[in-house]
Amino acid sequence: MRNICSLILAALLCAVAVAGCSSAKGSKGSDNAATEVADSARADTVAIVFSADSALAMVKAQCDFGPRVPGTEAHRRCGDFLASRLEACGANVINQRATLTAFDGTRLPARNIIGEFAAADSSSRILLLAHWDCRPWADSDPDPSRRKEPVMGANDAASGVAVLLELARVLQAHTPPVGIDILFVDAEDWGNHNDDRSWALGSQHWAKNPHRKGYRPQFGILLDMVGAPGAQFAKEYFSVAYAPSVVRDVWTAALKSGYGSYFTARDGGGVTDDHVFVCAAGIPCIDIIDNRPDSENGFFPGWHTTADTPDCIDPATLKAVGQTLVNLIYNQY
Ligand code: AHN
Ligand code: ZN
Repeated sequence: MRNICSLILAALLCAVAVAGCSSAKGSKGSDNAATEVADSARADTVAIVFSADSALAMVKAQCDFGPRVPGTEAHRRCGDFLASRLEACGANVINQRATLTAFDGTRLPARNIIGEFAAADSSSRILLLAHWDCRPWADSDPDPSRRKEPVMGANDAASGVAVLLELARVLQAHTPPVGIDILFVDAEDWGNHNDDRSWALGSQHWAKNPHRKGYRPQFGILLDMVGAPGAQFAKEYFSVAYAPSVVRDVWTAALKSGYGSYFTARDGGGVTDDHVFVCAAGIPCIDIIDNRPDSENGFFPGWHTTADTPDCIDPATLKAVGQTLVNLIYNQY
């Protein structure tokens, strides 16, 4: 019995040794050479890099003005900063100003800021947007005495603006194969939780008054809350309903780029956000938005609190979103 056992054991060891030898031989031989070629080819193609550090600096630059609540000095000055950043990156900048009335009757001096980046040769365009205003009240703050303070908005939504500003720098350095329009929308966050139409006032205005007559990009991508550690970009309901092929292409780009841990396969709930009004205007638009099914409100822990500050931004999350967009735009994986 013992002999049979040791015979079987010897046979097993031998098989393992042979398998080990063949794999060792493979890794030193032609297989490895092929892998090296593939790696260097990939390194050659992934030449356009999105800088997470620059994006983080852009989050801080916005927050340094203070909360960008419509009607405040911080809002005015940051609006000028955003327009000048786009201009410095070579965009044609259009400022769309309007006085919009909030649900509580407040008249908001709103400013949508558009930066147009031309393609080498193409009339086909992509719209990328984020809201740049801050909520006037931290009404979800755990401390009731702080709920009337404004939100600093590092993640909601300086993060999305910062990713697009860093992308603007990339677009200046590398002419894109399609035209890109960056739209910073105002007055998103002066909303009332009992009224869907009280949100996204800047987008609603833009949808009715596009910055160019007959403006028709192929599709739009909205960024909202793209800077928290451990962000989970589930497939938002209205995005899947109105722009399924855009969701598919963006998620494919993210997965191929190695960011599958952020861009999850899970379906998220619906969020009344800027993209809904862009979709209603006939432009298929998705929302890349951090969805936390286990939190009370469905968003990141500091949402609409005084804790939404730059020290809570993770550059790795900015990188996942920014590099995915770069790889999608330039077709590099
Ligand atoms: C609602 O809660 C209805 N919409 C959330 C949209 C939002 C607020 N995005 C950032 N802040
Ligand atoms: Zn908000």
